[in-house]
Amino acid sequence: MEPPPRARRLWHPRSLRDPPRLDPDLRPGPPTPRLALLINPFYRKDPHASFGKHVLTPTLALTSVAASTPPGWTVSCWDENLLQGPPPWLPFPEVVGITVHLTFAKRAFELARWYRERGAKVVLGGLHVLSCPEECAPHADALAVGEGVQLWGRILRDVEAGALQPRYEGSYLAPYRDDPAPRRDLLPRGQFLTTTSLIATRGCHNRCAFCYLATEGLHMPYMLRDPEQVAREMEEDGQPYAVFTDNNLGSRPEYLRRLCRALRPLEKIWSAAVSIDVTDDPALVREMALAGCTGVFVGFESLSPENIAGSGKRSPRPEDYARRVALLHSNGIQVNGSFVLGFDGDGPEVFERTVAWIEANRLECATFHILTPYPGTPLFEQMEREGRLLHRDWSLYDTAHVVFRPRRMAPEELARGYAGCYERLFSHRSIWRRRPEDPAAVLPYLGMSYLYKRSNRLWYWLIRLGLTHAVWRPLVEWTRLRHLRFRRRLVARPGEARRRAPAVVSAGV
Ligand code: B12
Ligand code: SF4
Repeated sequence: MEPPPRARRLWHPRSLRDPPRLDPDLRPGPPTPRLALLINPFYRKDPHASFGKHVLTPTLALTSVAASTPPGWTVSCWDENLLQGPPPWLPFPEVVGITVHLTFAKRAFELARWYRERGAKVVLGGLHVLSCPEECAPHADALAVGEGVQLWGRILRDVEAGALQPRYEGSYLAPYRDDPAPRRDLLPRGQFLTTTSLIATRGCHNRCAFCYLATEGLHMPYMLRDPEQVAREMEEDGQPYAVFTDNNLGSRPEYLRRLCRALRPLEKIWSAAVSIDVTDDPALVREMALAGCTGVFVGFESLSPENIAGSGKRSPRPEDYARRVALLHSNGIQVNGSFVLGFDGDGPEVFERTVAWIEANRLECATFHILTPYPGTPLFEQMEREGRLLHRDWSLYDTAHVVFRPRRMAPEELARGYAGCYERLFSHRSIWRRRPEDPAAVLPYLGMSYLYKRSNRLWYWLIRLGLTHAVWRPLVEWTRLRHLRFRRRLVARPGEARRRAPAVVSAGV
């Protein structure tokens, strides 16, 4: 595929490229006892993708941890990605908890320094703390390694007692269903398309070499929450649309079936990440549709069986993907496919082949990721052993940059091909080619596609002005009503090829 002519001119305003400034001269006064602040640090947005994905739904890291704040403490959350400036400092918190991923580790450390210099105790937690604790330790008063809900209360009580430890270890073996519900009430509701991000299951039945779940030292057995508990949480947040951020909601088909039966009476719509083997059982796909599933995010990863096998993923044969996508479509479920580019089997032909397949199978949406070896994973170890890592600038380990030497092409070729895939997918021609077969579904599909994929300037202003929810809510509600009509037809005419109902946007990272 030719390098895209427009790629070099992509609109990328400064506040989506660089974090807000931390004022070095601010002297806020002494910390307020038992006041805690939780921060999701700024990360750079990829201008090739939709800016909308960052306000689709919030990360559950902060709200989950906040739920275990002990009585007597006041807690608040701040997400720098909502473009409202740096985190608050008045009144000045006694404890600041920061979630750290490798891509925004640098910013997390800057924030940690700023708050520590002014007298706050800083606690770092999150995936990067788990995979690189030695790197994080000098930037924190305490590290929360692993599962944080069980640690946060303990940490704050230790602060109160003047007995803060440098390191706390949280195990993923504790029953997940005992965790309190995330504190969604702390979120600025107007800022997200929906605040109902949910997790029903933890872990995954696969262990792909490139996935963070394969991080050395991470023991995350598959855990489930009671379907009724999940349904209650979805109901209580009062939104028409929910996003499951589980790694793979379809890992246990029997569980998914029970979950669907608990969700069905709510008459809400939702989307989730699943692996394509969820389509092994067509009856389960139908149950998902009847329970309100309007979109799935599917990690196809690659159309080459060798790449799939090489990464250790157990998955149906790529030749069978098309039939499986058609099954989801016929149940009114949109498909957002996720593709990884740059596997050892990938040459320059991979870009054209992948996008052509997406168009031929009319995937409503897709996300592309440059293969990225996350530290601690078998892939990272392999690349390091083979001397193929280009650098260790974690901020570029965001799946939008090439950080290793690909086997069958030059790094620049992979970078250009990646940009070209997005260029093509977001083009008028491609959006039109992927339109639903049902003429009645074309207009809503086009509306949603243009709003989601070709409106980055609009997204920027919606985010800055806090209007995301207000603008999307009527569209989401309309989609929900259309979906309910579709469901009634699905019940009335089982077994018949169904018309498609449009999803809002399919969840995905
Ligand atoms: C929702 C989500 C998003 C959202 C919001 C992200 C955000 N940071 O605001 C969106 C869609 C915007 C997004 C974008 C991206 N994402 Co994302 N995302 C997720 C997803 C699906 C869920 C996150 C979540 O809510 N987890 C649930 C919480 C409860 O788990 P947790 O964060 O681990 O937190 C627990 C502990 O770590 C700990 N903890 C965490 N923080 C803290 C802080 C303190 C103080 C304490 C005490 C404890 C603690 O306690 C928590 C409870 O146990 C995860 C996959 C997953 N299922 O986790 C991927 C994931 C985090 N994303 C990932 C990636 C790569 C990205 C992108 C870079 C991809 C891309 N090119 O688009 C982008 C850019 C974001 C970035 N630069 O980091 C990777 C990260 C890999 C890694 N090793 O870092 C993941 C793991 C997906 C994957 N399978 O590879 N993402
Ligand atoms: S199927 Fe997805 S979530 Fe599961 S291990 Fe593989 S990449 Fe990770």
